[in-house]
Amino acid sequence: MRLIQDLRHAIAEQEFELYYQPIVGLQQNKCLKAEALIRWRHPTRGLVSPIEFISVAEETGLIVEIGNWVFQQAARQSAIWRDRFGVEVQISINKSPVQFRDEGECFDTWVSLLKKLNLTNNNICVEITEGLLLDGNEAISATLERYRESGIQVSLDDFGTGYSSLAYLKRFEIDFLKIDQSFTRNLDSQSNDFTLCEAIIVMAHKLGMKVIAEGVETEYQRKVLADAGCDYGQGYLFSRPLPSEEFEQRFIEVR
Ligand code: G
Ligand code: G
Ligand code: MN
Ligand code: NA
Repeated sequence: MRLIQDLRHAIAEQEFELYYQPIVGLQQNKCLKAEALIRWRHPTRGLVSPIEFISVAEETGLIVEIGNWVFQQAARQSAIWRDRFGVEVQISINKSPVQFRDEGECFDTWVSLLKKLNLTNNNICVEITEGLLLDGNEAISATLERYRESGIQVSLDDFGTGYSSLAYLKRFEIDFLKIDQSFTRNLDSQSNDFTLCEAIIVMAHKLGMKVIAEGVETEYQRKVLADAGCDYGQGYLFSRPLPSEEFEQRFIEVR
């Protein structure tokens, strides 16, 4: 398989890049975080979307190596922005369930890099999906606890689209719920989707979590979500995912 060969090559040749999408504090109206999204600069095919290669990377196990690269790159970027601009922008990375299979070794390596870069104060957030929690075992729960102890926060991505057992919200250490963009899309105040968003926000706050709405594309959506008490928004209204230099120019305010 050509794609698998190319992926192996891409790891060796460092053909991956991280793009950054701002996550805006809706009450402050200010970029407070960023989600790192991987891009593959393929020598002949150009920029390849993760949709085209993440599942193959998962099936082959290559995602472990790619995921470790993503983590290191995001951590270094966070340290660079802090050192250059005096600004702490939390960077979220997406972590595949496959990466949790041999968590022990990986965890120690990640935490020692964070210590070395002095990034143990919630500078990094890991986005997980509901599927991971459905496996629901003690090991995952223990891992998320260790994350919290080590100053790594956890977001539950695509919330509401998966199996949505509410039981795991109290069983696992989760800091942020990311409301899936399918709910953000039809947000007039009469809609069922609005009612769901409102209910998720109230529930999350009562459980001590913050809420990030994904797929915010219009000023109207931003306002409705802000008025409903949503903490953060992410989406094309603020910006598409950007290369690091562009993110830096547009969203990092020197303090
Ligand atoms: O920007 P967008 O088209 O990049 O992302 C498409 C999908 O790829 C999303 O579901 C996103 O979560 C996933 N994705 C992007 N970057 C990464 C990554 O570094 N690791 C994993 N596992 N998934 C990623
Ligand atoms: O699966 P995950 O939520 O990690 O990935 C987010 C995906 O949504 C990425 O592919 C990202 O590029 C995309 N995205 C980000 N903002 C918007 C938006 O406002 N509208 C749409 N349609 N997609 C978005
Ligand atoms: Mn995500
Ligand atoms: Na998502």
